Amino acid sequence: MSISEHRVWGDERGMLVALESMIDVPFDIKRIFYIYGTHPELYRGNHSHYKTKQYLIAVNGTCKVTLDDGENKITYDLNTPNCGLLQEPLVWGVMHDFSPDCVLLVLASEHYDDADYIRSYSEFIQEVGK
Ligand code: T46
Repeated sequence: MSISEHRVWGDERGMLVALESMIDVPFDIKRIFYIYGTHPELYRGNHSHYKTKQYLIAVNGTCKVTLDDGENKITYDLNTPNCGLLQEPLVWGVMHDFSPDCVLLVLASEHYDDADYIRSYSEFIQEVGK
């Protein structure tokens, strides 16, 4: 669990960050989604996945992401569009403290499947212990 910094191609026209599957992001990207219009007092996520890997980037604004592998809980600041945070399977994730202008982009290794979600923290702890 750590934040990776990516190269920014900047010139007088502005900034560009390019991410490639299996090069900058350590999985094949099958799905993207993004979250915006959030509120600082609300959280998103609060679940884990059996199989899905996610790569989270605050492409605008800021938020915090707390990742918990069942033993260690670390809160990361996503505050620049050239940094991404990998969330591995069987890691509980909570996204919170969104700035009103935050756009959180998520790259995912799997297509959407509700059955891939673990939504109960006690079930998550059981799964991690297996
Ligand atoms: C995560 C955080 C950051 C879809 O139809 N397809 C999708 O790919 C996703 C992600 C969601 N949905 C539907 C399912 C729900 O009816 O969108 C609705 C809201 O999804 P959810 O309640 O899961 O939203 P969050 O913000 O709690 O969680 C989502 C991701 O599910 C999760 O993996 O890490 O964003």
